[in-house]
Amino acid sequence: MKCIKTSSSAHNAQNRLILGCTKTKEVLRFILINKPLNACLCPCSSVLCMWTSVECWSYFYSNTTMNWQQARDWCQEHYTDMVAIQNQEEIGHLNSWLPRKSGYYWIGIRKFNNVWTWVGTNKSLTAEATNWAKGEPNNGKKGQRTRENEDCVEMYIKRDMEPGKWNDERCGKQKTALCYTAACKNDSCLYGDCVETINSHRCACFEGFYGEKCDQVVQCNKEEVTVPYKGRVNCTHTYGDFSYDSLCEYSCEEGYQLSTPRPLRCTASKRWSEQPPSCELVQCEKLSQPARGSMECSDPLGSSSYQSTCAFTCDEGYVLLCLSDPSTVRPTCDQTFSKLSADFKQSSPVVTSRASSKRTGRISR
Ligand SMILES: [Ca+2]
Repeated sequence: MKCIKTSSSAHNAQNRLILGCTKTKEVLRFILINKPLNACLCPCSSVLCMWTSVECWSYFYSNTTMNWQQARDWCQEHYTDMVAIQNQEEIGHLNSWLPRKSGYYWIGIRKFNNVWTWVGTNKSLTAEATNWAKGEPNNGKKGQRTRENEDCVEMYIKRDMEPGKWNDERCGKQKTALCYTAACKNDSCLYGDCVETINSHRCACFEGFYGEKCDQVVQCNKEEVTVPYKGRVNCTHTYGDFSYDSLCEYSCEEGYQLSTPRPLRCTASKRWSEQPPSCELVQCEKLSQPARGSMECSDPLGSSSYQSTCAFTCDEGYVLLCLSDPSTVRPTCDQTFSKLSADFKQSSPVVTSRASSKRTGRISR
């Protein structure tokens, strides 16, 4: 386990590192076994390590006093920003570990357009997050108002009354700067949002990802992507083979159709969005034998299916008629023509009929 304790010369004579810790497996083990809380005492010194499972959050303060804007500039120049207080645990920690300073410490809250705002995030301070001392913010006591408003916030560290509480103060007053270094780095969370909390950070993983750094992607079972008879499957992968958001699209050979047209997608629950489809033989409407005629079908693949053919034959004296629309094919054997032919024969005896005994048609699919 290593704890870092830099000397005051690490940055300049003004700063002082009060806590810090490097990431080692030993650190994690020690913390997890001995202190399942957000703080631990590093065994190598009395430095308090505010830890996360990846990096340690560190606080720094200046040795000299400055006005609020100078304090913020100093924090941003050397560290991440001025401290933003987010929970009682952190307040308790700071009050416990920071030395008492006359004039106390500036923190990263300021009033803009009459709204108290976290300067680091530019978000307004919610009522639940406030930690004002009794009677504060008062924008100056009655009768003691100066021309300058109390638009900045100090924290009473180790004050006898209400230690750790906040007070609105005139921004020009000289106080100690209280800074932090952020735990979130650009690569802290690969597929997730790094959520900064004052004594830790965590990764809020996007859907389909997990792990401490959200660097693990959910896997779906490759074996479940079966290839159906007379079918093919083509999978594309965005994040890794057969992983979250992988897409497997199916197609069938000619004469076969998918039982479901929807592709398989690997979901965040590690399951495919669909069962693999099957390729089903294309079916046609079943035909029936016409009255006064017969039908003979050939079904090489299946009844009334792709590549089936049906031949129609009419009895003697009937003629085969088909509707022109192939989707509503209903071959019929009609005697109308035969009648006309007979009538014609009676009125025109010179014409001899050569009507064949049978007329045949064929429907292919
Ligand atoms: Ca005040």
